[in-house]
Amino acid sequence: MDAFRISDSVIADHNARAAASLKRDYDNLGEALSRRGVKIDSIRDTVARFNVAVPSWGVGTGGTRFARFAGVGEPRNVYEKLDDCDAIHRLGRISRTVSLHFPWDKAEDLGRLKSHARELGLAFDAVNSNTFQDQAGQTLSYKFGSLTHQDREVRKQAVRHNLECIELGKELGSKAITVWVGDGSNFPGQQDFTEAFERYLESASEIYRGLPSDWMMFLEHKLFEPAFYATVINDWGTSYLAASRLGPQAKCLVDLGHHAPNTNIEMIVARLAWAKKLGGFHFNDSMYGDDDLDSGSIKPFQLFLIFNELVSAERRQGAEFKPAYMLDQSHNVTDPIESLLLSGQEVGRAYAKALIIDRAKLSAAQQANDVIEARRTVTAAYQTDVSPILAAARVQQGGAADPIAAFRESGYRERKTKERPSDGSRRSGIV
Ligand SMILES: [Mn+2]
Repeated sequence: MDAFRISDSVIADHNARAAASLKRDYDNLGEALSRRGVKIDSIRDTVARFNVAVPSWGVGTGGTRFARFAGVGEPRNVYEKLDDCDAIHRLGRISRTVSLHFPWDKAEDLGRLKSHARELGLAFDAVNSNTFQDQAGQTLSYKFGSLTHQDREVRKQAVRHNLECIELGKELGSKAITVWVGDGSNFPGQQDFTEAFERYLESASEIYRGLPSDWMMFLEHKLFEPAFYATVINDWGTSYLAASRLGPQAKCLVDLGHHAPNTNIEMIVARLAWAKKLGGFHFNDSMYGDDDLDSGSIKPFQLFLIFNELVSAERRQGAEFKPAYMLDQSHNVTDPIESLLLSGQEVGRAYAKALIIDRAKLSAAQQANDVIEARRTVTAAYQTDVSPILAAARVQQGGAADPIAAFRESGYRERKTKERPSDGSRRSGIV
């Protein structure tokens, strides 16, 4: 049985119904923006080029430490995960790449995986290694750490896994590996901070030496969890120290949920961008900790301020500045495809709003210490409803005017529920 795909005609019918009102909204916004010296078509085209990768594990229902409530029609293997990523991209047109996670996504036949992605028009983004849990049949345990473990043999096993991820990624056309380790300690005195960091540097440099010359290695920091007292790569400063020590192909990756509450993440972005060490970004949102909620659902203003810094870095550094963007969320109470569609849209929205900030006016206000005018300039962009720009960018590329509505109209989930009967045993992971 051929897997069901959302057809172009379903999207075209949906768009035909939305066309007249979209055109009116787009023209009205275009007129308002032109009074501010902004050309709406150019913003639309810039937004259309933006890409945020979907993580393969995001299309399945996640879970918390307590439970996982499986959804219906969930993908059962990496091919079906790609099918869901395809549905997301067909409707949303902002995520042409997929980030794989090994060994969860290990396929017997890499050639088949590659051709499946090619048929769907998807490409592979950064690969992710996993040394934060033990796999079936694994010789040595990561219970007390992986790249920083006291035992050289455990570290070697973790390094080997990362090198294997690079080999798999090379086959698939990826150009980066993201390394996150949960290594650390739960209690004071458990671990020597300095020795653990030195062991990390030694292991990470062994991975670094295995990078092809056109690859990047992203170091992802996280404040806490699963280590609840001290994590080895706990913040952007430590990540920066490690990336600097490793070399130019190592950069820092910022995951929005991996900081203490109220941390000024936009400022971290500015610092890392200045140092040319901002390699990538994992988008999600949170109220308390690493909640992995949908991007833009809790703190949309923060997301906008982060994009303000990203656009600013883009203007300063040009094509040289190209962080890898990915959605990194866990979907517990929503349909994962709908959450990812909405999140891609919200990330695009923050980007579009940051693009329409009047930067000349902002700079002049900053120079003159005109605090109110500076603030007004930034918030004027934030308060502009850029929805028509996002919809036009999608429609221009063959996507849906309203991706969630079109997804529901397509009957995709119902079809997948029939195609993919659940065996009740599958697990998804959260990073
Ligand atoms: Mn992450």
